[in-house]
Amino acid sequence: AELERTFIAIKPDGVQRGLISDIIARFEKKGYKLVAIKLVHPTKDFAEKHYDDLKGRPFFNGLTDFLSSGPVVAMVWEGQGVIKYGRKFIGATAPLASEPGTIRGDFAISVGRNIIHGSDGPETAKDEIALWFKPEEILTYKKETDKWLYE
Ligand code: DAT
Ligand code: MG
Repeated sequence: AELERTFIAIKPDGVQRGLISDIIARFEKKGYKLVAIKLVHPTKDFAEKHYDDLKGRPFFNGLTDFLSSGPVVAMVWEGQGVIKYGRKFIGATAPLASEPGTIRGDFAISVGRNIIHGSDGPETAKDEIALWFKPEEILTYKKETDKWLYE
């Protein structure tokens, strides 16, 4: 089993709507390993850093206001293929274009209230994990079930 890791965040709408446990359950039941988790209320400045690549887009101000509007569940999940599969779990950016069975497909309607963030590739995963977590907040540990998940 390799140590691929991705950054996943339940945005303020997901927290307010009581979707924390549903979202965590999907990653957990798939077999991915939670290696870091915390509740954070990001500042506007921090939200702008997180969405730095979208600076200049017309929705940037609203997006960063929204991300900094309340508590967010910040997580690092680990496991084989977790970056790409995490994005599959999440669905398309616009919830109405997301398949049923995906998190956005099942729980959201508007693009600006799409309840979850996930890193879109290995580079962004690395950068986002480093932005949100100190190295000592990320744990490395064995689970007995690892041997039932990986050949
Ligand atoms: P994703 O969250 O699927 O990775 P993204 O990185 O392109 O999508 O954009 C980040 C967030 O910005 C997205 O979750 C919701 C918001 N957003 C993206 N496109 C938008 C648009 N056209 N109008 C309003 N908000 C948008
Ligand atoms: Mg993105």
